[in-house]
Amino acid sequence: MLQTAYDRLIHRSNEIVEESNGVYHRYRYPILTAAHAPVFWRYDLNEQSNPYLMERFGINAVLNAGAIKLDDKYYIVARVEGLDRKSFFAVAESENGIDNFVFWDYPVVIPETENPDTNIYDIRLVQHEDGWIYGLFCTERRDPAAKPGDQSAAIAQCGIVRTKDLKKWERLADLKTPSPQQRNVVLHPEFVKGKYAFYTRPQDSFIEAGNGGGIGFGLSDSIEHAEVKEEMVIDKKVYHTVYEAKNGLGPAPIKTKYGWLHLAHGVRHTAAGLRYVLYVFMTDLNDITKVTHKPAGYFIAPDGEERVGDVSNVVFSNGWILDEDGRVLIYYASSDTRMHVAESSLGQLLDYVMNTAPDGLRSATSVNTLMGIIEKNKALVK
Ligand code: M1P
Repeated sequence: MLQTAYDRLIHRSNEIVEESNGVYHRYRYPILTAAHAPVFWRYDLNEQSNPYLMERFGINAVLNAGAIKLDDKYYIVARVEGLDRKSFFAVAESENGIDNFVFWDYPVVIPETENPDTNIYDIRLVQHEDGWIYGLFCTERRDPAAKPGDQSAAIAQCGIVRTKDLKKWERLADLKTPSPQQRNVVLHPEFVKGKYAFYTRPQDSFIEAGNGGGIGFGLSDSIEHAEVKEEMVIDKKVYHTVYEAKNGLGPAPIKTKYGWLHLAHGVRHTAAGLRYVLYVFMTDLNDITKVTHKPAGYFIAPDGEERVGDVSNVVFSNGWILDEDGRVLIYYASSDTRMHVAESSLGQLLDYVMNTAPDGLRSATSVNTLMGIIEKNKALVK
């Protein structure tokens, strides 16, 4: 029964959701959930040692996945969280990028440094022009300065691994930056001035982005012992926007003839807590620290069932894939619980990012933008 239910789930075809805002389409079913974990991960299938057929290693959630296309196959490296709250990475592959994702038999073995990671999560994959596929992820450890009564103070930093085949991973030294905490660090796919370029997210404490925050940027001479000595903020938190509380880059940017296309998450405060949405912006091809276009507001926000989960009212993305024909698959997690895919194209995303009005930061400027659209349409709509 268990195996039949699992087989049915992983072979279910996905369906495009026809209603769309013209920018992207959602797909009806999540592409990966806790139930997609193979039966032989969760159960000891030996009747002698498990006569009650109990789950021995339950999976709580599958979320925040990096993504890459290699030799015509779509791979996502998901954050899989066990019932014990520890996350690990596991590769799932699909022929078409929208359904039939199947986990490889074994999870990814990430070597540890001399300072073991307590928890690892949210890997960003990038095919760098140096020939390696890099994985940058968050490594979290207990804050050594925390008092014994404080069992939640943590330090988050960026761990780095590299691979050629997604099977064997080499661990490099953690990224050093001037900031006491880092999450959401992304490697730029090309050298910049002959150096490795990192997008960072400087933050003051584990949860709060604090006075720092914003999407940062810096260069490093080395990748084996990466160190960003100077970090500049290229996309700030801004009052009364969808990224007022904090923001962070999603996957590595896509190079287009008009600029580098970025997907990021923004976090705002609400009476019900934090709300995480995705937004898009573009940076200059010659000066990648200069934001040239940034539509107002969000690109994707939690919708319907996506709104509820372990951490409700959250969408988060750290993986997207540009196909040869211009299709763009955006992999995002909802409410820290399950993975989804949305489909767009380079043409749509470029039109969206370059032709949608920026945030004027006041109600009056929003009304002005709306007036402009209505005026233009008046000639067309009777
Ligand atoms: O719970 C929402 C997200 O919170 C964190 O994101 P950020 O660092 O921007 O606050 C991360 O822990 C992420 O994994 C999680 O999805």
